[in-house]
Amino acid sequence: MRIHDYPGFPNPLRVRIALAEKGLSSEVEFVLVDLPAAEHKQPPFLAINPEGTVPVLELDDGTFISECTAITDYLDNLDGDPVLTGTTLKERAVIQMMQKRGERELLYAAGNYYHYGTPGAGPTVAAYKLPNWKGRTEWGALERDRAIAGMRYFDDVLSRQTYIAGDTFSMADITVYAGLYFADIGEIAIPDECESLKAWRTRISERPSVNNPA
Ligand SMILES: N[C@@H](CCC(=O)N[C@@H](CS)C(=O)NCC(=O)O)C(=O)O
Repeated sequence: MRIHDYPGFPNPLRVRIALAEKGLSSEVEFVLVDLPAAEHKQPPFLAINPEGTVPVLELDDGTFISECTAITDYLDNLDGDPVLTGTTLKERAVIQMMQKRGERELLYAAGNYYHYGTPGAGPTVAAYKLPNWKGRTEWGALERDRAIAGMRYFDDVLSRQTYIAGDTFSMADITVYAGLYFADIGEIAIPDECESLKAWRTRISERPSVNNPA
């Protein structure tokens, strides 16, 4: 298996944490996609992922799988013993639901602020992100506010339960952790009163897979 990504970015981090959780770090070869040079927006990369984003998992039979959720689901179920995506129908549904909230209300919101409200990944990448749209900075700021609202939502969730989707660590925790990681990159601070979210983050940071991702 090969992973096409750019280390240090939040979505690649999601898959790298999943790989470490599953003990698969040494089973994959990493292929560097030069993100700051916008290699992910050029035809050869678009041929493997038309969305023009990393990471992408390449299977040995030549299949390319994009989307962190799809990649994580694949990796988690490879050995028939899923630990990140749930085992019962109900667990799978709740994890999917909470991880989607993590994506929309925090990770993507923080990412949109980073790309549209700040210089983002630099001028080469920015040229592919609606550069002539006059409302881009204002929209970026709205997305920052949305990310902060997302933090408050997850703080409330974590005041009632140990992990984002219930009693056990899951893909939803990885998504929210990556959302906070993206917020750090964009310098969006966690509100002081979000004590449960901050305590959860400290706990999650101590997991070997998060501390030492693939
Ligand atoms: N929905 C995708 C999102 C991936 C994504 O946005 N990756 C970022 C890196 S953190 C990226 O490639 N950004 C480049 C860009 O948007 O130009 C997934 O789940 O994999």
